[in-house]
Amino acid sequence: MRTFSIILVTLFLTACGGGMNHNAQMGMAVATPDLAAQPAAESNGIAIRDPWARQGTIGDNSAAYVAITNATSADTLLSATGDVATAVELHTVVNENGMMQMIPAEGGVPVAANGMQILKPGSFHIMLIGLRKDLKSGDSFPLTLTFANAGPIDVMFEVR
Ligand SMILES: [Cu+2]
Repeated sequence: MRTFSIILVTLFLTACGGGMNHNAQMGMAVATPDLAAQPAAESNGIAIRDPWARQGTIGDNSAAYVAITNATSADTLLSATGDVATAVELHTVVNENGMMQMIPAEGGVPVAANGMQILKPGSFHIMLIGLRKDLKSGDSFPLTLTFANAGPIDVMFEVR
């Protein structure tokens, strides 16, 4: 049963990531974002750091991640939009009877007042469904992150 669960988790992460880097798929090669670094984008008290995405092939899925800090009252990331993929959705990961599954993040992704929210593998993420082009290491592409209070923020994501 335990082996079965591990296989399912691997399959899920592969489906969610689309890349071939096993360490990255399992989240082991993901460094903690440097929250003291200069933000990649900033608006109305929301700062965006370390925006990155997994490599992927045209037609496949990938995922994008970002660290969000909030210097004001509670906010919510309502959507991510861009033309890099046929559909861009906010997802979360839940444990359903021992199986990790990703589902749409209903109501968006909350960012606490004077707090932070880190989108990362195995947690909240931006799902890129049906890539319109190959994403290779070193490429970059824009997404617009729209917050309930802070409004839209344009962010360039780096492919790793
Ligand atoms: Cu997903």
